[in-house]
Amino acid sequence: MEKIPKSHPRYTSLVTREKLVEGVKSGVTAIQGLIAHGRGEAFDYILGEKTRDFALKAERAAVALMLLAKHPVISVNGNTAVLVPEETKRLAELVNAKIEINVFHHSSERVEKIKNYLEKYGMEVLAAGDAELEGLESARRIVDSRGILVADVVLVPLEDGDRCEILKRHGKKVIAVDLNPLSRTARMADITIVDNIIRAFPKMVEIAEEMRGWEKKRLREIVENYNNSEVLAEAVEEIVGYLKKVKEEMLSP
Ligand code: PTJ
Repeated sequence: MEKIPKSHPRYTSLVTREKLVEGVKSGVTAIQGLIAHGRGEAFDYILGEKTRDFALKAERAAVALMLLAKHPVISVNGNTAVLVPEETKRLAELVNAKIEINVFHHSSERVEKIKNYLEKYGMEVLAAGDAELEGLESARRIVDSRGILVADVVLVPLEDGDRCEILKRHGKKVIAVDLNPLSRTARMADITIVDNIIRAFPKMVEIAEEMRGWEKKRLREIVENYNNSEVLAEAVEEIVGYLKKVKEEMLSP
């Protein structure tokens, strides 16, 4: 990995990019993943690159929903695998979720590479590809009969596409992680976490550690009081407000 000086003002962003570049080189991350990351970065910039209150609200509701679920699954693609492997493992342990590889740019070799990569972190990973999600044409239809196929809650990080709609049609609750509050997936999900996954997953681990002993009633209250449309509107409002503030700073003497 390229050596990035810690004093660089864009250190975190550069290290994150390097992880993805290494992921592409090793065949874990799709080259298209770099483009997807660029889109995410642009939204992160105009959100001030921090976890905002609306994201925290969504992260808390997401953890509560996963703790209430009978069969929660964390779906992992090539970007998620290299950005937050340790946190994925820990979150799955805390909320008792299965981890399943589900990719858009599919080949058996690539799925195998992602599986080997995650297993190095001590994860048990589902990737049998022995079932299909009816109604979906992309490779994301290929699922594991012990995982997404029978899940009641699916955590879907970093994708803007058609799967969320189909998962919902199959009666599942969907939690999305997407810095773009305007994306198709962001707008279709039950809970949308508009935050960078490199901040969202560690935060969710913290929240899961806090909530895991809680009574179901208390968790249910969090889920019931959550309103995703309001959270998305708050995200848009935050972007507008942040841009206005920056504009004023630029114009002030
Ligand atoms: O590994 P594969 O084959 O499944 O492919 C993965 C990618 C990411 C290439 C694929 O899912 C894809 O093309 O994604 P999209 O449709 O570009 O959507 C990715 C979404 O994730 C965009 O809306 C980005 O804003 C968002 N995003 C990118 N990086 C981050 C992010 N959201 C949160 N944190 C990030 N670090």
